[in-house]
Amino acid sequence: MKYKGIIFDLDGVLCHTDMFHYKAWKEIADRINTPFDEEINNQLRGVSRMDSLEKILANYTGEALSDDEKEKLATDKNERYKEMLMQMSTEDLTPQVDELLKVTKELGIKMAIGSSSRNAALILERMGIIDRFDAIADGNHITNSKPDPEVFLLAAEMLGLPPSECLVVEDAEAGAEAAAAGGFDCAGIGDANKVESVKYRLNCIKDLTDIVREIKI
Ligand code: B16
Ligand code: MG
Repeated sequence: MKYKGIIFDLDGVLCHTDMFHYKAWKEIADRINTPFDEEINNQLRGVSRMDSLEKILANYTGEALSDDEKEKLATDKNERYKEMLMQMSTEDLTPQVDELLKVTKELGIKMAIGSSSRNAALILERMGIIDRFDAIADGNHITNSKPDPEVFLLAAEMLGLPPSECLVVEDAEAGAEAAAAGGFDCAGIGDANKVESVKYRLNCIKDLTDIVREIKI
């Protein structure tokens, strides 16, 4: 078997919280009279919270903000985002993701999360799947966010596997770049497929279940 582990990105792969991120950031952007739309929100996929704020502030024309003020904006955004996450439940686990996790487990492949989010554990708990992973590496454990490979290297280390034996599944360009930088093969969904190094281009998560079954990766 080529891969002994699969490292899943969370947002955009196993769940979809884009709209919550969008609504929470929009409230912050409105507060400081800064333009923010879904196109800018799309550029924040896989990007850490503070780096996301800096990208939003690229369009800010008001008085300079201190580090404390920026910290407050990011904290307020996160509080609103977490309130919205409480709407999530086991119903947010799609049958396709459920099946992928089952097939992967049946084949004895180890499973990890490699997410930039500091709310990864909360999201996995809300979806009722936190116990299905052998390791969780997330934004709380790293200093460099994607496209730096740190979170994936940590996830592989937690699984006790070298990068060459792990497949990363990503939806973000920054995430696919991080996988390549860490020496991982990558299966891409959506924007991640713009990155040349992506090995398996998926239309949807079900395609990965078929690949896992067929080639018994
Ligand atoms: P938080 P992923 C990423 O998760 C999201 O794609 C990105 O939009 C978000 O800014 C980042 O997590 C940080 O999230 O504010 O919850 O720590 O795609 O790497 O699973
Ligand atoms: Mg993602």
